[in-house]
Amino acid sequence: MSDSSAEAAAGGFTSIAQTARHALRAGLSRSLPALRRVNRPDGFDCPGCAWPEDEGRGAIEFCENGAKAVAHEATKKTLTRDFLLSWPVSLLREQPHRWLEAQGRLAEPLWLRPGSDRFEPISWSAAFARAGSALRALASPDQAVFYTSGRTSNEAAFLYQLFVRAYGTNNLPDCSNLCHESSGTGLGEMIGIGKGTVSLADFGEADLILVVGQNPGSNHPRMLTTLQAAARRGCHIVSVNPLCERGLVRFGHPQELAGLLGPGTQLAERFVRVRVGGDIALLKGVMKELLALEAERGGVLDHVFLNEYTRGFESFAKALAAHSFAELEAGSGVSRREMRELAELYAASQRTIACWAMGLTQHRHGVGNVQELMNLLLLRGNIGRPGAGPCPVRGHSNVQGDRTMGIWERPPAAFLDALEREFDAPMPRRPGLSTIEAITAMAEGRAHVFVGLGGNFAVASPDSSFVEAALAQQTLTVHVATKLNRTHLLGREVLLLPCLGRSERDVQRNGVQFVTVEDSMAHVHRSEGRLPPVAADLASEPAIVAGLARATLGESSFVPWEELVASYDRIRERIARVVPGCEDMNARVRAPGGFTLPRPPAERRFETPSGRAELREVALPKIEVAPGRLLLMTLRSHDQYNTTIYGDDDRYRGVFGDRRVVFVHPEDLRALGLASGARVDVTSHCPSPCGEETRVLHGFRTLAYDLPRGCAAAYFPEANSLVPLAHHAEGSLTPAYKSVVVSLAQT
Ligand SMILES: Nc1nc2c(c(=O)[nH]1)N[C@H]1C(S)=C(S)[C@@H](COP(=O)(O)OP(=O)(O)OC[C@H]3O[C@@H](n4cnc5c(=O)[nH]c(N)nc54)[C@H](O)[C@@H]3O)O[C@H]1N2
Ligand SMILES: Nc1nc2c(c(=O)[nH]1)N[C@H]1C(S)=C(S)[C@@H](COP(=O)(O)OP(=O)(O)OC[C@H]3O[C@@H](n4cnc5c(=O)[nH]c(N)nc54)[C@H](O)[C@@H]3O)O[C@H]1N2
Ligand SMILES: [Mo]
Repeated sequence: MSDSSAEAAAGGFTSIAQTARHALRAGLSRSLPALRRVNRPDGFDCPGCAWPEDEGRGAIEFCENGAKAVAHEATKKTLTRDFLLSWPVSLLREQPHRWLEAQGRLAEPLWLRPGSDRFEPISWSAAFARAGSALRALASPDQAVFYTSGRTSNEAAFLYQLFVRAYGTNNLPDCSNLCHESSGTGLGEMIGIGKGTVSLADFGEADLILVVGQNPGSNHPRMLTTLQAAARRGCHIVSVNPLCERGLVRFGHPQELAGLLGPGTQLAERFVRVRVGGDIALLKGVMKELLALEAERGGVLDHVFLNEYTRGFESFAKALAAHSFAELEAGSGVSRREMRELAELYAASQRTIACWAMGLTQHRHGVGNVQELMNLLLLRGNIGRPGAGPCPVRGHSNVQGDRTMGIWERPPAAFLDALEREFDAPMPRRPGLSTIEAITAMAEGRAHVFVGLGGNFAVASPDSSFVEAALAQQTLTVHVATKLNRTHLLGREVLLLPCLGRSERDVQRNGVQFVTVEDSMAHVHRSEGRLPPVAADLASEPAIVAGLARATLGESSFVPWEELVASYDRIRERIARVVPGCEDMNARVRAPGGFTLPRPPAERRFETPSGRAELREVALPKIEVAPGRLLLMTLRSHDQYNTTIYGDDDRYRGVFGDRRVVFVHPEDLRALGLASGARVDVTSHCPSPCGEETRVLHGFRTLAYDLPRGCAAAYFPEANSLVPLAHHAEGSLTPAYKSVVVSLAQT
């Protein structure tokens, strides 16, 4: 099923070898100096994940996968004019994603004229002018869509949302809509803010850490160092996941001798192998047992906290009692005995942290998943005290900061009020479009211009071919990007605007600039690239946004765009006056380590309508999977960053040389009459108003794998076209990438 390299500890020598391989591939003259500066106080923020830096640690503060991301960006290779002349766009569209990015960094602004099949160079001023005139020509600003991916700095994000709102719309969908939106919605309703409350120091004090629906070994490798320190102190770590993810089994720290030579530290002591989509049933079972323990011996619930700080306990407990254990065991695939053991472990813990990621958010009941986990924390007052609290682990390195800066299609009124005060101009109040809504608007001809600040919209979204068709019919698409990807090839007219990467020096009129980012734990710090830009004609993201804004809004715009971009301190002065918690930002971000944004629930202040934390009655989902079908989740491998694929291997899971695979339990394969390695078509079946919608992917290979019976897995983005647009979380519109009913047919 899995081979021996999947059995070794995560990290260790192989991790170092992989880091070196990627650095070499990018060219040592750029990648080594870049790697030396990752996550250092005088360096730049790793473009990998949003896990915070540990300021107390030694010299090297990056991981294998962070190194891949840095080396990928720091490559010396650039897209040449010869290349562009020799490749018609229609032919580029037929190339694999990976090949497109492998052509190197974008080096100059490019234009695909209407009716043309080849990109051609265009000057910056002409590019801005084209974009500006297309935006001005729309009948309403709401006919344009402005997407953001989560690598964008706070400064660029603030300017971008200001431009979009000054233009007249709140159409600011972002990758968060595809990611942690269920967390934001779920937490916002319960504790009054869509962020977690813990900081890194809390991990040093917790005695129980739950890692739910998350694969930190591949996606947040620096988190393993934090977990290792916790495990060594005797903290209990429990993974709740259909898969037994290798990074949580054993971890050999690549920067410790013992980590290289020894067997590694055991991290999670318990693997709760919940069925895909079964977390609510599991958590209900655990909480039923917890209430039973309370009835048996008392002292289990935190009554003082529940009485003083929460609302809704009575109805919550009543609703819980209505479910039978038989029903919860069937829904979760976890036995009552295990639920009882988890309840005992939780009841014995004085300080619990719950971490989670996409395994909870990307379901139809993604908001319910997050809320049920939050219920569990509230029952024992695990919030707003040391060593305890919720920790949604963010993906992109500044996705949380972008939201703080106003990249949000439904901004709070107070934020718009503050913008109006600062700029003495009205801001649009109509809610904008989220990612799913924006796709629908583009497909239905209600939106005609798409602007993307980073990201790979067409490939990251569900229902890939539908999204591609929607983008292809836009009159203009504009992309601010570092590397070529599939999204850039769609639209009747396309502008490709090449930007500096995180690792590169950013010089503006008033000299060298730095930017700021916010990590998963609301910590804001500076990031300054030092490498010379890979090409002379690149511009910074803030400068590009300002260029677009001036060309669209005219020189009489109420925002002094040029002045703001000349020195990013001036952008931060504006942020400081608009964004609560950023007061005196320029001084505080220059202090060693930066500063932390306020999260009221961390002080047990809950800004909900009732002023209390709200326990929620979460509905038990009914996931119907007909006999002969499986419930499929889409995952990241160890060798990719979202739609950027570095290689075909998934080392920790023992999968090599192929990404078009579907993981299935050996017994399920047998029952389906399929061998491991058989070629199959994968068909998804989703309910629709007219019965059932199906979508087919051809040429996949089955892979016998240890996952719960009835479940399956495939890789993101290869499997994205299986997910219909309407298959999303209730309440947050996060695509349900992790619960797709499929059938397999041998070809
Ligand atoms: N190297 C690298 N780092 C990354 C990224 C990357 O692609 N590569 N992406 C970044 C981004 S944007 C994000 S959002 C994060 C994503 O980080 P993760 O959320 O860790 O990423 P996924 O691969 O989507 O993995 C989800 C995990 O959830 C589990 N899971 C799936 N369904 C269920 C379920 O129903 N219940 C439970 N309990 N578990 C389930 C899967 O088995 C898997 O272990 O990583 C960030 N960091
Ligand atoms: N099936 C399935 N689909 C998913 C997911 C899943 O788990 N399963 N996860 C979802 C999640 S969590 C997320 S966050 C989204 C990710 O969606 P996106 O954020 O839209 O996608 P990325 O692949 O991260 O974007 C990569 C592109 O960003 C550009 N880029 C890289 N660095 C920079 C930079 O510094 N500046 C600029 N301007 N551009 C840059 C490059 O051109 C690169 O091609 O995908 C979602 N899609
Ligand atoms: Mo994400």
